[in-house]
Amino acid sequence: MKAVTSLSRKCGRPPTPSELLQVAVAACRAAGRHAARNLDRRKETILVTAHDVKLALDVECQKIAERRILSAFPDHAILGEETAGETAPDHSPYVWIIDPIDGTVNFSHGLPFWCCSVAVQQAGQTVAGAVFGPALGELFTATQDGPALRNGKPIRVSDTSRMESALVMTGLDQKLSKRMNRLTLFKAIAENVRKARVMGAAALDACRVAAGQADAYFESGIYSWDVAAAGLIVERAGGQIETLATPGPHRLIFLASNRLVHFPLRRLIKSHLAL
Ligand code: LIP
Repeated sequence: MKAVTSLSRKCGRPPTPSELLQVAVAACRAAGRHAARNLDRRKETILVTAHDVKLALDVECQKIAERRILSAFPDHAILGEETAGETAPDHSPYVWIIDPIDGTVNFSHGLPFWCCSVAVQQAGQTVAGAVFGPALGELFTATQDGPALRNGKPIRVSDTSRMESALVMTGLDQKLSKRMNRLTLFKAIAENVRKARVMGAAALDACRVAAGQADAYFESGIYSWDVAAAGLIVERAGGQIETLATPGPHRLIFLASNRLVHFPLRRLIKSHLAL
């Protein structure tokens, strides 16, 4: 990482997307490995709500990722899940978006579907992103000018063209308005596609679309840090992403697809969410 810092500083030019990706990978690997090494501490909670938990490891892993990023780019801004309410990251054209443990509830139960996600945006555009799932041994990466990769090999979205044949990853938004029963939306999706799956880690779910293992991912009430990196990975794998609405600060209603099933799915979802 020192090589990246000295290179961009020495040349007096902005970092390239691949230099930024190198740091994103180092940050999410370091954070992910820390979580994986401390699996025995997965029940150390600092906040428990009806449908979610916040772990001591969430905070520790974010700090680890932050340190890696700031040691390479001390003047860049950070937007992290664990500190999102505390800082307004507007002092730099580069903003790093970190989800230290995406799929925290899975992690706390010992399920392998969790990951660390790190993206960097320049003037609001995602330039590079990495999603690392230590328990699955998977690293997904992309830059805005390069291919999407899984463990260094190119990946591509599926060619499923009919919504009825699609496998759709989704989630159950606990904060969906009381008027709108979240199960109604889930039922509508499940009844109109081949299979709906709820795996519990948005970044990994979207990467499944990039890898052609799922045809779409839709979730209401996730946050920008859940999909900042994975969104770019889907696009660079040939897919389409769309924020259907932003119901609150950093909150998203988000659809990612292989492009071919995007329009019918969007229509179905919009008709149920009254967007
Ligand atoms: C999780 C998402 C998941 C969603 C959960 C939660 P976290 O993120 O990845 O898709 O269903 O409610 O938002 O909180 O583990 O980073």
